[in-house]
Amino acid sequence: MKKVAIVGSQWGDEGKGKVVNYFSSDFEWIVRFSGGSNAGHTIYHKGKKYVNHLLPSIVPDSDSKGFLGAGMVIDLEQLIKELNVLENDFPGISSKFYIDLEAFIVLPWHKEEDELIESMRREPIGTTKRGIGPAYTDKVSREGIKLYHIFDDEVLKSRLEDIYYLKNNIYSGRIKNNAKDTYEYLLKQREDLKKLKVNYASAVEMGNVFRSTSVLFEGAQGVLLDLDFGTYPFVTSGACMAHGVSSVGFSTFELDEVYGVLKAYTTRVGEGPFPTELFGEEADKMRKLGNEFGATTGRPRRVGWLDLPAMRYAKIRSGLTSIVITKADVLNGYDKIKVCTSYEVDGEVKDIPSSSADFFKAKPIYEELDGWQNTNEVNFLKYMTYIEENTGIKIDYISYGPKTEEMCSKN
Ligand code: 2SA
Ligand code: MG
Repeated sequence: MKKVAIVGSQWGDEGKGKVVNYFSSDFEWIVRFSGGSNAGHTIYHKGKKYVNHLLPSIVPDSDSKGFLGAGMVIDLEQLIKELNVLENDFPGISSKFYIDLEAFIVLPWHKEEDELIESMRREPIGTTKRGIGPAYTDKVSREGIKLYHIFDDEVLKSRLEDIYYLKNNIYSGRIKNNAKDTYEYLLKQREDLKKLKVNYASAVEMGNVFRSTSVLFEGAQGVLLDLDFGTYPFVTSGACMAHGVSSVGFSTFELDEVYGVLKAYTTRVGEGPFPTELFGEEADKMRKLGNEFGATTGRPRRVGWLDLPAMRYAKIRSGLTSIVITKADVLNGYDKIKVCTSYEVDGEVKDIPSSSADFFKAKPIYEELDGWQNTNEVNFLKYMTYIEENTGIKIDYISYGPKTEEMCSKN
């Protein structure tokens, strides 16, 4: 009974949603283990595009079920929106989703705080303003609401009163929400979720179920945005790597494979270091070819060449066992393809950054390869082999277009 994790190996937007979707009908459970509605996982089903931010990327008309784990920060309003979109096309689908009672709730004030703090930062991070950082902060500082709190009216009320008391002290009246409105807001979400027949379960209850069947763990963002190992402080606040499965009661030793999704070039949204970044016309060209605009915020993504030192770093940090290449077709028609093979950091050549600090000083060293018109040409295969040889990981699958079926195994 296979257990596989799929994680982003760059700065997110590698096409994880599509990759998960490609595999998901072979798995009984698709599990999201971290992040929140900052993620944007785009899937195409029967010619229609669905962008999910919170829901695991199950194939809508398959038998797979989705689980939202305790490591997530969940905006219930957004969740209900996504369920309603799917319900329109697949009535009754909400009952295929289960949420861990231990999951943390993103509240309206978290989104307010996200805006407020970003506007106060001397150097903004470029967050998605979905309340992710403030929600995880409240979780760590023990000032928030977990899903199970919303099922006890008295507890919910008194927790909200305590929390607003504190928030108002900290932000001296700058928070627009209040305890009473938030209480009513949450009761409304609770009712809506009940009507939709969403299930609640904890990872404790699910332990045996998961172990007796196949599970696909769907990562959010990418290794280089991980709170612990990404390019701090320009990171998100959740776990972006395979170790995040621990929030669903799994050890990484139980995983048969950890697929690292790798875009054939690199993108990043928001601020922070990006050694192989392109600018001007070159960047415009790549952004246009790859349609690189944020799935959550619509922001133009920063673009650049493939960065092998970063990939080697991701491999070690997240224990990647295999690569899935995405957007290979975007580079079709380039005469020459550049690949960053190492960095120069403080005058020293490095094949792999020692820590996230190196990304801030890295000067990319490039090699140039011959381009291709079409991904079935020999130069494209040379590019694939080059990546395998220079990262020490095999490429198992190649995705060459947005549709689920536009993917094949490499061999
Ligand atoms: P946050 O909102 O606190 O998580 O932002 C912190 C940093 O993490 C980046 N981040 C992302 N980067 C790429 N893709 C993400 N998801 C969306 C997408 C992004 C979008 O799929 O396109 O639509 O803009 C994502 N989520 C967070 C973010 O840019 C900050 O650098
Ligand atoms: Mg995305």
